[in-house]
Amino acid sequence: MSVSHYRVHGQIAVIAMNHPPVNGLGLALRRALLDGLDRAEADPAVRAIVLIGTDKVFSAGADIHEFNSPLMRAEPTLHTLIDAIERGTKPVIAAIAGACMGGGLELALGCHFRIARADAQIALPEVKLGLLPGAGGTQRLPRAVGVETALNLIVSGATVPAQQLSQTALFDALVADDLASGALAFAEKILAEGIALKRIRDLPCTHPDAEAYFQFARHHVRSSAGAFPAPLKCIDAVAAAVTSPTFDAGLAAEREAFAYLVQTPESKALRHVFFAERAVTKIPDVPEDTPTRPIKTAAVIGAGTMGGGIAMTFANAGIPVSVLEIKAEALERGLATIRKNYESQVKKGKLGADALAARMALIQPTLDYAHIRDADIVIEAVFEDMDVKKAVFEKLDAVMKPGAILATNTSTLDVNRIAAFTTRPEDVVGTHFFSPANVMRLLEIVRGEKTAKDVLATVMKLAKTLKKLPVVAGVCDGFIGNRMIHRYSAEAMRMLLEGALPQQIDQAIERWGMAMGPFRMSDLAGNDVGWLIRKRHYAERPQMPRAVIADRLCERGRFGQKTGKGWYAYRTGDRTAYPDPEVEQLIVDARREAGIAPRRIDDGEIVERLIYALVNEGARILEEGIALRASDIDMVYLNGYGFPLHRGGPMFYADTVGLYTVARRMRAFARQPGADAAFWTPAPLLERLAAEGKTFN
Ligand code: 3H9
Repeated sequence: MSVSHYRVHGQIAVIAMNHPPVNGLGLALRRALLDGLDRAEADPAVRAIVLIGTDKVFSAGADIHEFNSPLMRAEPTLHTLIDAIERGTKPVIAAIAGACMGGGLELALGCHFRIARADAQIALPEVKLGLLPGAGGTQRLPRAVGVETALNLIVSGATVPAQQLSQTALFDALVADDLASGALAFAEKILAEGIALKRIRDLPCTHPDAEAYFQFARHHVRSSAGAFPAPLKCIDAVAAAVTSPTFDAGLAAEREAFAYLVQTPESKALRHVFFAERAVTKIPDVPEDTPTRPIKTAAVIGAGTMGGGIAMTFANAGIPVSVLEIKAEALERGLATIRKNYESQVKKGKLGADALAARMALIQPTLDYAHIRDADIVIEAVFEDMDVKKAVFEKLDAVMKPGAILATNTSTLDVNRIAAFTTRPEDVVGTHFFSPANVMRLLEIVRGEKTAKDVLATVMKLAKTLKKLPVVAGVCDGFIGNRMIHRYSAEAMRMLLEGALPQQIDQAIERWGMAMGPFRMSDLAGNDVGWLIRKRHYAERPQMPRAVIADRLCERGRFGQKTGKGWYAYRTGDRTAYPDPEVEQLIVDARREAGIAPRRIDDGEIVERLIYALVNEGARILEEGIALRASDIDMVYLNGYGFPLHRGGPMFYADTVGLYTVARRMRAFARQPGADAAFWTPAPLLERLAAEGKTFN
């Protein structure tokens, strides 16, 4: 299929981009556009050219896939194409509807005139990919809309409707209805009136107080840019538009910055995340057009922290939700906590008082299963114990209407066993929310052996309505996220025995970028949570090694922040983690009992051991088919475990280090005195990919 069409209407040539899904400006489209342009230039009957996209998209910009290949530099590049348009002798009119983003907007900025539908979506979102607009956007947009407006758009990557910029030189006219006819009429008009070609590059680019303004902007952005170099480079490039002696000098500065940014690991990570977020909802054997069940009402079993957070998630999406508890006091406590959470959002100005009332009205407390029988989905969030789950699911099976989805929020238990407590295992699915459920974006969707395809499709769609990022996981202990974190925590524990302290481990991995180190995280989540799981594991596998230090900590009631003591000590009303000599003594004792002579472990080794512990388990999860793709594992860690965005997720990070190096380091750890050699045996998939010089992603 042709990526663009060329048609002549009287004295006007129309070049229509038609390259689904988003008119990405890959090599094929660039060539087609330049061919069309050359043809129109050469045809004496043609006096003006209209460049148009589809109703949904003018162009979403450069084809992001090309950034990892030489195609991006193949002629005609986007620069060549834009330059050819701008220097052409016949007026070129960009006719814009839908998304006009990145290189798409830069293409339009190179045209002599632009008309748009008022709701066209305008953006230079390159910064979100760790880049800056690299085809003249930082030079032309300030000339079209003013330096400050342009800088705001470029640094934020925000999308605005064309209407918002209608008073600037960006648009010559807005068109109400039929864009194609409007464009032809506009072209006829400029020909009739003999209006000269306008080139944005010829406009001045000034700011009354440039130096102070850019200094202010840099100061403002520096604190929020974190590990990402792009936002500051965006400012430098826009500053170059003002300070460079010529337009071309500014353009050269922009090109240089783009060439630098495109090869940074931060940009590669963000590009990986862009595609990973879109891949995550694709389930190979569940086509996108699989019919779904309507979800108009929901119910949650359990009004504890998780149940309450899940109920809030539904209410926030406008879906009426019942919350069921066995005891009235527990129900009242749960509802009071929900109200308190909403009230604190009101205090912070994040929610209006009306909205609070509306959301509370959507949450119906009940003590009676009969009240929830007509809910379209019910999510169980009770105590993490198989017998308790059994009782709940038998009850749900008895009362819920046919076709209702029966979901469990279990974080580790076997969803197939839970499904088997019912006579309708095809309606059972895991929906593993992360705490606080109303805040965290991640939602692991656990697909049981018998989960029906339409149930899976329904919860994937529901996740979107609830503004969650769903990742499909197969059934295993801990699914994707917790199964991996278990290995990470075990390794952190192992390093305590070998000579490190909780604060050193936490600081090392936090400096590397994790939002929280393993010990601070455990103190926040509650050390008793892991203890409960460990006790179940000890019972199931009596020969398994004990986590002596962590167990003793819990035996002393040091459950974390909620008890004022955990791996650290806490003061009332203060979440700061203070190192505690009692914990250090506990560690020293455990080392002595184990006959381990402590050694100094440097921060680099701490980071490698923690992250590679995740990676090795991730490789097993991938090979077993528990995760559909490596990038799904990255999504879990980025959205549920505070993994640093600029590193792209554990599997992507391993790819950037190189799997050969990762496997080699694992073997080195296995050889260390007293090491758990089995733990550090590279997973077969990792070994294979490393040997073949391949990557996970
Ligand atoms: C750039 O322009 C650099 C230049 O300054 C300089 C160059 C020298 N490329 O999001 P959706 C795919 S950088 C390749 O689900 P929506 C996407 O992967 C670029 N593919 O749809 C998906 O594929 P699949 C700056 C792209 O309707 C499909 O299209 N531009 C691109 O929810 C549908 O996407 C941006 O950053 C692309 N540029 O939203 C804009 N864009 O079906 C990025 C999309 O296989 N794009 N795909 O999963 C967007 O923000 C949204 O896609 C958009 C549509 C709002 C356009």
